[in-house]
Amino acid sequence: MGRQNLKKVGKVKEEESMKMFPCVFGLNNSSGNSTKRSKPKLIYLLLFSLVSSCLVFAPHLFYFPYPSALFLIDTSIKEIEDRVSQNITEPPKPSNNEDSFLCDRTGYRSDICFMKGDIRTHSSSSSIFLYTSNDLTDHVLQEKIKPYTRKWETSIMETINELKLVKLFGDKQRSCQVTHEVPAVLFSTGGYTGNLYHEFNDGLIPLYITSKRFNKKVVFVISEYHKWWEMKYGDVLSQLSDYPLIDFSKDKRTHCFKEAIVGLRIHGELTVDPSLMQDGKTSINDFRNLLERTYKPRINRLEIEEEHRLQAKAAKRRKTQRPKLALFSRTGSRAITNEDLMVKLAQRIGFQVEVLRPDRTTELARIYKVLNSSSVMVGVHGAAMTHFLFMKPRSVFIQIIPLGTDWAAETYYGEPAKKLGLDYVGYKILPRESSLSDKYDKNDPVLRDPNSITRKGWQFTKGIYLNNQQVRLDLRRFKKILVDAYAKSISCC
Ligand SMILES: *[C@@H]1O[C@H](CO)[C@@H](O)[C@H](O)[C@H]1NC(C)=O
Ligand SMILES: CC(=O)N[C@H]1CO[C@H](CO)[C@@H](O)[C@@H]1O
Repeated sequence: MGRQNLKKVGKVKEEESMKMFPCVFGLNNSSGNSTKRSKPKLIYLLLFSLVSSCLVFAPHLFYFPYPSALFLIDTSIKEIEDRVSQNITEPPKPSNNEDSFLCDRTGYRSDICFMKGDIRTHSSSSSIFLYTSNDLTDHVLQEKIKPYTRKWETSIMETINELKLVKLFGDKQRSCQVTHEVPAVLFSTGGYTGNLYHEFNDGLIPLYITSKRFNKKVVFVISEYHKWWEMKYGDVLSQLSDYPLIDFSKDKRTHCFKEAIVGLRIHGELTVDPSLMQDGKTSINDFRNLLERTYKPRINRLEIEEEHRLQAKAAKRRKTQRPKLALFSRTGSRAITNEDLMVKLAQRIGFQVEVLRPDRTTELARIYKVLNSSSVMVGVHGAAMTHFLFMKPRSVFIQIIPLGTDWAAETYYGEPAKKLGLDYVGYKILPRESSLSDKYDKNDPVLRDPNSITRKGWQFTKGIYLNNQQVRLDLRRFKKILVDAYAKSISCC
């Protein structure tokens, strides 16, 4: 895979690893088949050139995580965004001093463009026009953008539709067929959409970050729309927008807006960085609260149904008794071959065990219901670990880490889980707990030094460690982890 590393702003480690883990493979690997006046702009340009020149002359100064490196630029963009989002209820001004059009391409993971003024869509040419009566000399006339958050990954970006944002002077050739009073946020649900990790990491969380300030008064316009995606996340989306979605390529009508954001902001792996939010305080816990609001009504209905089935009393007794352990079960690669014994062990320790085998069609509210009432979640590293977002803060998340997956396991799930406030335990398996020890000699670097193999490139990581490794837990070793988790569960919640 020819992936290009945009070395502008980035932590060395991050770049390296992104090369090795371009995407996190799922349960079934089903993924990716698939002017506002000139002042702020000037400030922005100045800052940008300042930072760029720093980067040229002193790249070593920037070997810290990119969100902080971007902070300077982000503040000025934030200022512009603040202005852009003001007065959204006012009708468009006849005098066109008010239009603005700018793109922030400084992000490592995404580009984002802001438009304000007389905006009209033209889906058959994949364009969005901004009509202006200003003199256009000295202005950018056209920008191209792919509204997807994996900018550094050339191969997947090639599959994303490119949109043209065009500033035009003069006659408005298209009359509005649908006029919107609220802003648009346009993004793609193509790429790796289909894999749970990517759906949250590249899609829903960035969408939350980008659109939260509109307080649901926003229309989502979707490029590479999928019906199944809307079905799966409709209830989450209705917490973010009061308006129906627009399928950009299918809906050929001219939609008119006064403001639009094209592309999404993203802060990092499965997280929301409060210091980069407009209000300076929104965090990943607020995203989790949104999930809570999303699934509450549905879960209440499910509970009523259940109570009809079971005796209400018996149900209550069950619920209050033992702490619950939710186990994500996999088949094929990264399955636990002695899972049954592990379940029995957990039961003997005192857990009520619930085994989950979600697929693409499993209703998320049902999974949320199980996890929100569990004290412990256990699973082998993979996209299903994204479900840690459904666990209550302070509960325990045990990630079983097969050989050769340390970095990805910690970066994609371990670190983000800690940010949510979970008690995270990474259980690194020993070579003898890996099925690879049946295939390779015990002195083979595959077993003895996985880093030396994964350093060679993504295809090695994938071919050896992700797609061809199963886990046979040493139950005596794993028992300690479970007993600890049990003690935490009964003392805490
Ligand atoms: C999740 O758990 C908390 C605490 O037990 C509870 O108050 C809340 O109602 C649960 N949420 C849902 C959606 O069931
Ligand atoms: C920036 C801007 O145009 N602000 C205006 C928003 O609307 C209020 C009231 O309608 C005006 O007072 C502000 O000047």
